[in-house]
Amino acid sequence: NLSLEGRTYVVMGVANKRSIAWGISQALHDAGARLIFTYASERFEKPVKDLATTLDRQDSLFYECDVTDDAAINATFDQIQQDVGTIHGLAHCIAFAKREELNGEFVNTSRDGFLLSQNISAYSLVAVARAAQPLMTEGGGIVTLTYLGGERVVQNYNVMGVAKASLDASMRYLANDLGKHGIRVNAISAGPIRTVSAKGVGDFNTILKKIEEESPLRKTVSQEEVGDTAYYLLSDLSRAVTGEIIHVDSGYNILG
Ligand code: 0WD
Repeated sequence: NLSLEGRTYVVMGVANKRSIAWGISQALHDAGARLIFTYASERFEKPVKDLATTLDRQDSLFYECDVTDDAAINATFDQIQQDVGTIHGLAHCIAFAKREELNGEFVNTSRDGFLLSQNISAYSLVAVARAAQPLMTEGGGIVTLTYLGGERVVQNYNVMGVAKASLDASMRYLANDLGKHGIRVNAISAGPIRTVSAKGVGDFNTILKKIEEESPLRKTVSQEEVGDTAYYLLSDLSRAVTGEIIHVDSGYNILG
C-alpha cells in the first residue's frame, strides 16, 4: 500500500528547510501521513512551526525533545501517546559533534567529544526506539540517517564516523529486538547534502564535488531524494526489509 493515509509519523531533527528531516517530512506528508515534529530546544520551536504551516495539512503536532535527556524522551512519547495514541513510524535525523573534532586527525579526539557524539548521534536512537515501541501498536518502521564515514575513513568526518558505526550497529540490534513487535528498523546512508550540520564538517565542498565528478550518477543527492527512500522504508512496500542500510548517494559507496 503506497498511501500513508490514516498514519502518523514522528520526525525528529527538523532544524530548517534544508534539513534532511524536512525532505522526509514532505515525502510522508505528500503520501497522506499526519506528522509529529520534535525539536531539541525552544530555539527551534518557531522555525519548525513556521515550516509546518507551509504544508497542506494543518494537524501536525510539536514537542520539544532533547535526546540527551531520558526524562524528556519519556515525557515526549507519553504526551504523544495521550494526544494521538498509536504512531506508525519514526524518522531519527539527529546528530552532533564538536566542530573542532570534524577537522584534522581523529587521533586527537577528546574523551568528552567522543562520548558527546556517541550520546547524541547513536545512543539517542536506542532511547527513542525504546520509548516509541509501546506507541507502535500496529507495527511500523523506524528510520535513521547514517553516512559512509561510519563504514570507512572519510577525511575530517572523524569522531562522527565512529558515532555512525555505532549507530549502524545499534540499528541492527534494534531491528533484531523489535522485529517481533512488527517494527522494522533501517538506516539511510545519505550522500553529502549542504545543511547546517554539514557546515561543521571540514572541507565539505570537496566532498560534494567528489560526488558530482566521480559517483556513478555524477550528481549530488537532494533532501527530497532521501525523503522518497524514507517514505519507502516507512511504508508497506518495504515490509520484508529490516536491519538494512540503503545508500542514497548516487552510487558513490560502490567505488573502491
Ligand atoms: O550531508 C549531510 N547533511 C548528511 C547528514 C549525510 C549523511 C547523513 N546525515 C545525517 C546527519 O548526521 C544527521 O544524523 O542526517 C541527519 C540530519 O542531519 P542534517 O539534516 O544534515 O542536519 P540539520 O538540519 O542540522 O539537523 C540536525 C538536527 C537538528 O534538528 P533540531 O530541529 O533538533 O534542531 O539534529 C538536532 C539538531 O538540533 N540535534 C538534536 N535534537 C535533539 N536533541 C540534538 C539533541 N540533543 N542535538 C542535535
